[in-house]
Amino acid sequence: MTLEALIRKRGPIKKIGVVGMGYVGIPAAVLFADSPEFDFVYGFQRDSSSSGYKIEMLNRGESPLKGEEPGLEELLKKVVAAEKFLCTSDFSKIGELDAVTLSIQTPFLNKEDLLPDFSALKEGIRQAGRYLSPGMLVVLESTVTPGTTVTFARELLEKESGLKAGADFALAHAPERVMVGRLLRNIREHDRIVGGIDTVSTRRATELYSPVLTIGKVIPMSATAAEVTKTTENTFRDLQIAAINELALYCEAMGVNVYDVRTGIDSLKGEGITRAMLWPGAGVGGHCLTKDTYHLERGVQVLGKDLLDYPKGEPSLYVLARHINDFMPTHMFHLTLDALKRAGRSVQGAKVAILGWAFLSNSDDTRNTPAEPYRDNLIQAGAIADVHDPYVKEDSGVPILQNLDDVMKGADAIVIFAGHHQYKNLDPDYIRTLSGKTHPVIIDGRNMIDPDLFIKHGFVYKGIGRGDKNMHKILGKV
Ligand code: SAJ
Repeated sequence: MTLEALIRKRGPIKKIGVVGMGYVGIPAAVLFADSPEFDFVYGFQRDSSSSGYKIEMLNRGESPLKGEEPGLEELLKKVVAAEKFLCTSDFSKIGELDAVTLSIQTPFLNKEDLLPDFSALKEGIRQAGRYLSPGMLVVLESTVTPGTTVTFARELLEKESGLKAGADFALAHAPERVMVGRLLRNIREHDRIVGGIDTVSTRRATELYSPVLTIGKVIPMSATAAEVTKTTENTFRDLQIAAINELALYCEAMGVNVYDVRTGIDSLKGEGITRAMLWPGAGVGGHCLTKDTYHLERGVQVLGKDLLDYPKGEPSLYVLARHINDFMPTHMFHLTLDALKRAGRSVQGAKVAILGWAFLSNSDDTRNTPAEPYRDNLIQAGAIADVHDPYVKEDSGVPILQNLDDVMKGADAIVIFAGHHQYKNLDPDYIRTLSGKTHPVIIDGRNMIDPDLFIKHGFVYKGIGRGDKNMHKILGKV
């Protein structure tokens, strides 16, 4: 019997499983459960010491996710009360389902070799394979290296189940586009890329996702194209940020204000001639942009091996963009050294107040924060680095202070790393008094302050992209 016939025999999707109760899986599961098209949803969660607690929590209608997620907990309570959702560690229940999605994170093993750790995802795929039955649909939602779905995911499912993908079961990749703080909204309103290993799989996966979309629509394509889309949408954002970061470095060297240039270029409006001018800054952190470029690169190395035609000896533009963005914290360190020198102080023994540890403004998310390599450089150079962040209490052993005055007291340098709104209206006079220095240093990594205001109060100022101000006259004697 063909896959199409198996699916027809099974009828419309009614019972769904979501493997991985995290930022991706939980909103997906409650939205499936809330849809009148579907009868029941299992949320699968390993009963491990680190995250087994989620099972009871979810079945009480409580969300284990940190931070504000509008509508999520109400929806969870609703589907639990309606007995349309149940979280379990019993993976054998997968055998009763029509479709199962895998939303398991794929972090990097370590920052050096940037190889993803697919072990948790492989375990989830094995579990799905173990209980797979003919006519079922399997969907990978995790961000994976292009080629994963049609190679190791397919092979693992076939090995565990003894069934054949595309013949006995449908297989697709439908990458998540979640953003913390908008989990439900993003699933409902963003278009959904749905890529099957064949058209029957794409069609079956479209049947799964259409009911949860409100404004968004399904964009069908092949599984590998879906993997390339997801990794590239972040690669391109990283590239655009690198482009304006490089411009900022050029403007500093040429004595120009990068924000004037940005405004000038951005004025070029009209059909198809606009420029994607993003914002220069102290660096790029987070979970997406710091890794998806390397997923894409590995994809083309594996899938496109010996087939890629590319300028001889030239580095990948995308990896170069990563290196430029990763250079920004180093540039912030260089600006700090220059400014301390101008203020007649050495970095050795200098007290530096780092304002903002989160990788994103007005957020508590610290994943891959660019402030970390900056702080490491400072400590290596013998400085004392104190960190302030109003949203972050602590992070992997780095003490984070909540009181801004404590951090700035006696500081030789104040360095703005995150664009938290608390740093928008810093008072130069108050800070100079707090610092106790005649010429305190201030480095602006996120265009938060007015340079002239601080220069007027005797500060030694440096700002990303502010070639027009970075060599200003120091007012009052050094
Ligand atoms: N950043 C800049 N300049 C900019 C924009 C960002 O330096 O113009 C820095 C931020 O400070 C941060 C990093 O880049 O350190 C990442 O910022 P982000 O706004 O891209 O935030 P992310 O990492 O949460 O990216 C997510 C991604 N969404 C998904 O993966 C579903 C990304 O694809 C989205 O484009 C992005 O949110 C978004 O647009 O908000």
